[in-house]
Amino acid sequence: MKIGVTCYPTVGGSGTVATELGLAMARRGHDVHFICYALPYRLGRVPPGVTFHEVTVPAYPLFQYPPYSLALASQMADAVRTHGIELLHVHYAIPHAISAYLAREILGGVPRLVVTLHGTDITVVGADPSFLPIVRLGIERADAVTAVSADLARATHEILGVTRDIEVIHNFVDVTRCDRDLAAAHRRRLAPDGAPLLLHASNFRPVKRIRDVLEIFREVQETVPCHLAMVGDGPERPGAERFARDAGIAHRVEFLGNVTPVEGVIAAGDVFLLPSQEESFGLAALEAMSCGVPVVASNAGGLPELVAQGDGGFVFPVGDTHAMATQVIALLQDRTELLRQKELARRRAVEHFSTDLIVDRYEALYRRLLA
Ligand code: GMT
Repeated sequence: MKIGVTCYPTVGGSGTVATELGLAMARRGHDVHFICYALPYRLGRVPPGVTFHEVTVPAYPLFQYPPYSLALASQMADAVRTHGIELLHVHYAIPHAISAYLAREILGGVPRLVVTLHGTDITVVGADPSFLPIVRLGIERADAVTAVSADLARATHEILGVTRDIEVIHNFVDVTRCDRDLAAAHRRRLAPDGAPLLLHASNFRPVKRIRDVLEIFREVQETVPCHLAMVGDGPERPGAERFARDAGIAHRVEFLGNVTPVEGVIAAGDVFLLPSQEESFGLAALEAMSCGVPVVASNAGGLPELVAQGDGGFVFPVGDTHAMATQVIALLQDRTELLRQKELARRRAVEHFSTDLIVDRYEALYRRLLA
């Protein structure tokens, strides 16, 4: 098959999933074309079977806001026409779904369109009246729509009022990416005294409730001396660094910024914290589980579909930092149970969310659409 992929190229779960899916399709012999405004961060070197098309938006003095969505639509149409792309798969609805729809209009009905909803494209940005009608149109006009969790599919029906079928295809992880040597090196640096290491990784947006991560840690380290590594970057980071200083825990908290490969540092941890307000899936939690790191999370959105209570992870009501801290303390004080949860986390990731299982689902969907 000839497949076009559009995603945000920046660090983030939707871009990671889109890129890994495209790469997996190329390994399966399909011809894959990424159409994005920059090389997706996860692509690295462009391997055989993959072509990159850069979207450029011409500057013009009249434009206060350069019309990226339109430039993307034109570039999609051009790539489809030139390379015979049969199917466009766009990740994150805004603005990709409507750009793909326009590209198909330009071309008179070709190619087939698949839209994958990732989370805030519906629950935060998509729900905003400035975008809602255009997101709804993009979703209604696609040939197939998938969501990364059942909860996100439900939220899409509810928030946007669409009635069409949305297929749930959970996110996936390459369970071979954990590098034990790299993890050991990170651990020696982050916890030089051999104390336990807690971890958080995100884009530090308000929905991640970064303050809760620090609250949980503050409570845990009062009972069990430990360390916290904060991976990633975003608008909440300066406030979080200030909070850590004010709370007197800064000497035990390290803000690492974006780390590549993220699994290297995640695998160094004992417990992964994700107390988000909204989380359609929680790819970072899956990455932790795949490295044998149990997760303590909120029960927001699709997280309970990934994190099963007592099976390599635990979920609690959003904002209940005390319950989360109590669970972490229990794990750190019971080495046998911690080891058991580490094994369960890894097993759950491998058995339910590994690349081949999920890529099979997407490939079957593509084949159905092109049949
Ligand atoms: O919405 C974001 O915060 C970014 C977005 C992304 O592009 O990484 O994250 C969403 O998509 C991920 C991949 O499917 C999911 O794992 C995240 O849970 C989801 N974020 C939210 O729902 C907050």
